[in-house]
Amino acid sequence: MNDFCPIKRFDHLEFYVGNARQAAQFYSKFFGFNNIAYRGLETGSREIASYVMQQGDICFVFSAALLPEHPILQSVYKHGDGVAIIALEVPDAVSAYKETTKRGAVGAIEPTEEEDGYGVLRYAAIHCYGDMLIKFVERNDYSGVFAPNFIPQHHSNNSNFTGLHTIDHVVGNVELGAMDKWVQFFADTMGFSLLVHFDDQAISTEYSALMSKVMQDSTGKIKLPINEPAQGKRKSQIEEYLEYNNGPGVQHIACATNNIIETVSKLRKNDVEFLQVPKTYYENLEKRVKNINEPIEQLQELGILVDRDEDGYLLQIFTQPVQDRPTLFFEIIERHGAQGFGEGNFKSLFEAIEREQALRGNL
Ligand code: TYF
Ligand code: FE
Repeated sequence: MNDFCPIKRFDHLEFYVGNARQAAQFYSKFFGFNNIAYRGLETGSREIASYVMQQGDICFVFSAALLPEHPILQSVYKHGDGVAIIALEVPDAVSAYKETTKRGAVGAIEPTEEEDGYGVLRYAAIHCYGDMLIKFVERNDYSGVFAPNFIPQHHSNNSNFTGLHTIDHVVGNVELGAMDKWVQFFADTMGFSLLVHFDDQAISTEYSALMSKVMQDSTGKIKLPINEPAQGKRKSQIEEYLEYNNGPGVQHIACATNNIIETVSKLRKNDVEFLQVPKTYYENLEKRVKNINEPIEQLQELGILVDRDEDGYLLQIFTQPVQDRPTLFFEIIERHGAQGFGEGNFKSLFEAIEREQALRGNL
């Protein structure tokens, strides 16, 4: 197939937050990220402070406004803290912008060049679900740490390092009836294809339900599942998200590790809070997933979930929401062949989410 919008990797995710300094400290102390670059008043950035945080191949940028009336504050007012931009590294930002907008994507940032002593960084952006942007970043002619107007920071060797190394997938929640429109958007404008589809039968609990379609690029490196609420007995977790986020947005970010037992042990030691599944989940686990080369007892102690498909197995766990609003949360995942999303865990997981929803008075 003609790959008209080739993508190299997730470049970074940019979060708009109320207080970027504290957010950066949270991701440093709790998740083990290193601050590698900064812009703010000290660097001549009069309106925005941004902290670039890195661990392995994962890069998160936390940005806050320094003045009222700034668009970042509009975003925080409406959505709370959360992901505002999914940035993808591409071989050619101008071409990515032209090819996607030609196919119906709505332009948000025209192709732009920024330059410093390390070369030229090119980028552009298109609109995605809700107020989200997809940004195309081209680094071919740029060798600086992050981008022009940022200064490098040297806070490496974080003792809270947790072993997270890549973004596995980034999930969006959209309104009832909008999933297929966004599936079509990724297919038509970016050349993505449908990897899997979970209907409401597959993932309805006694109370709430959702539907999900996973879109991926031609390499399979970029996986972007899209959820929409489905009719259930009570309010779906997706509806709760849409209410508090004031519309569509990023629901969870899955980060991969090569050693989930070590990673989750460290995250727990750092005080990261996880969703709790009942003890009964582990009772027939060995029967369900057959021989996995893992210490089941330790998985149970740490609350790690297991799922198997025809290609292998995966281990996963989900954090509590990381802000006051029940919106964004994280998934930690270790894949052993399996390319799925933990379908076998959906029921236990969604029931755990619903117990939290009930505590929030939102069921
Ligand atoms: O990405 C996934 O599909 C899994 C499962 O609200 C999932 O991580 C799906 C929906 C959801 C929470 C987790
Ligand atoms: Fe996931």
